[in-house]
Amino acid sequence: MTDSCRYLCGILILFAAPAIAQEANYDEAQVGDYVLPDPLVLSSGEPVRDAETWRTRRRPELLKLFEEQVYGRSPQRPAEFAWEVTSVEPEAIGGKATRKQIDVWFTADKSGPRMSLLVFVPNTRRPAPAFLGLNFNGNHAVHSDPGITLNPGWFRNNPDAGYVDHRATEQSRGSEASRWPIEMIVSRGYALATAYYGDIDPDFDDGFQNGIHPLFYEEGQIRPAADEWGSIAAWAWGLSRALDYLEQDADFDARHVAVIGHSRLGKTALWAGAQDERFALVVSNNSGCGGAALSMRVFGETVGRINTSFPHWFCQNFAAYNQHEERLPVDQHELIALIAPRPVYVASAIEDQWADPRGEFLGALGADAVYRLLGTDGLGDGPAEFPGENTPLSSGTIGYHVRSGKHDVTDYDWEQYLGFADRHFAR
Ligand code: GTR
Repeated sequence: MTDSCRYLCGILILFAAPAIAQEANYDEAQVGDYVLPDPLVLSSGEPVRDAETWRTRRRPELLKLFEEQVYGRSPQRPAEFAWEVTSVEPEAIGGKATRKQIDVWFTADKSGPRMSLLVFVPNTRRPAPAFLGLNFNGNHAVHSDPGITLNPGWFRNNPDAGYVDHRATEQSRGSEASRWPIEMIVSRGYALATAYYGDIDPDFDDGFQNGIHPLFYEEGQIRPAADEWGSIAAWAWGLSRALDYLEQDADFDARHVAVIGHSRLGKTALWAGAQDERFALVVSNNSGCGGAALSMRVFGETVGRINTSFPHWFCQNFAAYNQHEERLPVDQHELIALIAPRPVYVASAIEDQWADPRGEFLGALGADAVYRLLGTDGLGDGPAEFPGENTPLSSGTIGYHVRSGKHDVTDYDWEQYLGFADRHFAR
């Protein structure tokens, strides 16, 4: 590229960037009419009147639509996997918890990618119910504990947080700690299990050459087919593999594992919980577009925008709905409905308009009818209206809150999730 060409491109980008940003609608009055697909009507038009029809016909139908049109189909659970406990510290978190690190491979012969699982188990409760979630910055970022292995993989550069030349430095230890209040979690009697999402698939568009995808290519295949898994589905698949490990570790009560995630990893937690019914509870924190928020509202981040910024997150078929959300055969309330009757908690932050808090609430509300058909109390007895800030609707099987403040995971959010899990996991 010549200098003048580079200059011209620079000018174009300068002018194009704000134009793209302005495309986002943040005005409720500008939300057009839309007709949400009814989770309780089969594609044939027949109504779903009982749990049996939901279970045997409508649920599989919806699952298939999300697989083929949104996230992409994932491979089955591998017949075998390998794991190795690499460290045990019985006196972590001031003696409150045992910290273990476990390498998990997705093949019996340890070929292919390796996911490092970090777990904290309360010393007062075994087997312990657990929260399982992927982290953004590596296991070493969730706590400053120097015994946690520094992840050697690829990271987005962030020199202020200690990520330089796409690698983590010592300075990055604890850089994500505010989102993982481990002391609070173990003091409440829950274990925490976490892994770096980049161990499963590094979060950049490389045509699916790194990460877990190539391990499953057919002979001659070089990228996933249009209806096969993107990165969100790969991360969700990795969460299920982490659960495979927890199931055979006697420190865990694997029948009471809540899957949790923030933002793109909140989308991931929902998709993991929708597919894998072993997850007993699902928490979506500020998951937004492609998560809990209704796509058809076209508010904040849109399908076209997310597929352009992150072409590797969803399956290729999803791009057909760019600027055409009205053509979608499903919307995100039906993703939440796939979790029914298991408890699900959707949380928003009021300043996170990009994720469309009201759309996230409407996603939760739209799943209510399915929860009720399956014999639960759905969103509970509260008003079916967008609640005020910091007023959780958490008495039912679907929980929701909109917190004051911005896109983040805070102690306030965790307090609600722990209380919700206490109620639903009470044994
Ligand atoms: C944003 C993206 C959101 C959300 C967020 C995150 O750039 O537009 O959908 O996923 O990233 O994951 O932090």
